Amino acid sequence: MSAFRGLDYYHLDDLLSEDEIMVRDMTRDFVSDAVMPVIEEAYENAEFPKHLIPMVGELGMLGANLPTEYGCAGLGPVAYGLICQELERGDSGLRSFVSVQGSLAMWPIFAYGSEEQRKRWLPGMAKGELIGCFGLTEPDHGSDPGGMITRARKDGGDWILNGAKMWITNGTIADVAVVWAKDEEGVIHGFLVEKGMDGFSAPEQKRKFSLRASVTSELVFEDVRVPDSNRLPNVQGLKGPLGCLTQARYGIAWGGVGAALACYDEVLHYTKGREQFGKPLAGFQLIQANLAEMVTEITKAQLVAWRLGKLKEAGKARPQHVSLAKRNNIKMALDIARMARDMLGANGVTAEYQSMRHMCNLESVYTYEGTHNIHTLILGQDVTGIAAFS
Ligand code: TGC
Ligand code: FAD
Repeated sequence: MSAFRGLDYYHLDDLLSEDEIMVRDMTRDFVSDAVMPVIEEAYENAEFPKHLIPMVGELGMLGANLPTEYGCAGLGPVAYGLICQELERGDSGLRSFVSVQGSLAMWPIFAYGSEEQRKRWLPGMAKGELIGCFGLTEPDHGSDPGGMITRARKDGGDWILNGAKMWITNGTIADVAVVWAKDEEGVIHGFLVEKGMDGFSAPEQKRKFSLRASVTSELVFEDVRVPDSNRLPNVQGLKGPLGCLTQARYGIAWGGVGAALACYDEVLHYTKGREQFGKPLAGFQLIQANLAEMVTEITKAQLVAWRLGKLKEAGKARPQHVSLAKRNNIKMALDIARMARDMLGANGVTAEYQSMRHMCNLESVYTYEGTHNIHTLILGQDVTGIAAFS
């Protein structure tokens, strides 16, 4: 596997601060030194490389954009995005771990939790000593989470949870699950369900062809008694979980750039070295057309991600802006991964090369955090004022 060279065709580094470049390069080195040597085997064995968790904690990558008073790095949106980009250059499963921990578990505790909940969970989660997951999707409610059937019934000072969540990243290894459930009036609340609570189990879902180096689980609740002090007190309704998704989708938009960069880098190197018909593949017009397309689409996606980061920094990023970036950048990355796999020929279907692993991962990324179709409809609604979801 060749050393990663990156791509900065439009001198985008000129738009980054010294600190942002330092965070990006630190993450890049971590991925080259600690992730690349282990990721293929982890993927083949369908195992999440758990030994990386304390390392990403130590490097400040968990809840990186949350305040330092809770043990987090307090980074700005662009630096956080660059972390996601570089991690996904290694593998979408690792970026998923960091997205779920930071944006879907730590962020709601920070944004919707009590001070007591923040102090109890966030410092340990920032270090990677405590792991979180996010339970929204159910077997029969994916794109339409408002239809969820998981229920929370009030019983004195406690809540009794019944139901099931599915496709939950980190579920089996989580110490705390941020679980969304409806009360008896149909109002959605967030609950911190702790590992070991009676009636709570989190069996792993196996046999995935995608995101194999990532833990995916069911969450099952059978009369789980959760104290009211474990309910997130500062939000009610679907905007609670959807607000978390806006945070995570932001990082995913940057992550797509990283996966695409990995595939582009691999295939550029390969086509320059491999000869057919007496000359390097890179010397053929059709191959150059593909490479030109890759450079163009990656550069556009880098600009979208950076501009979104700046909008977020200025407090101007709307959820619909995030949808545009997630939709564009993941489709871009998936197209590039498929193109790269083709250009590697038969070698491209083996574990010797990474493009097919990225391609398979990106099929999940295309589906989770709002499918491509759902983000199309979100944008359609934004520009027309007419919802076309149902
Ligand atoms: P709708 O009526 O549009 O909205 C209900 C309330 O929520 C507000 N809202 C948002 N707030 C923050 N961020 C967003 N993105 C928001 N979108 C909507 C909205 O303003 C409203 O607030 P209020 O105050 O009026 O009550 O809701 P709807 O039922 O019509 O649904 C809209 C739709 C379809 C777009 C939404 O349900 C949706 O996004 N569906 C996709 C579901 C999804 O993305 N699930 C992801 C699960 S988590 C995951 O995949 C993790 S993978 C992680 C990994 O491994 O990396
Ligand atoms: P469906 O909603 O059934 O959609 C199936 C197809 O129909 C899609 O193509 C979709 O775009 C299309 N469709 C649906 N509605 C419409 C419509 N109105 N108009 C047009 N087309 C439509 N969820 C969590 O809560 N937490 C997690 O940590 C998590 N991690 C995940 C990890 C992995 C590896 C995967 C694969 C999924 C994960 N998910 C998680 C679940 C993910 O968010 C859902 O899979 C996703 O929201 C789509 O839901 P669904 O699979 O039920 O598909």
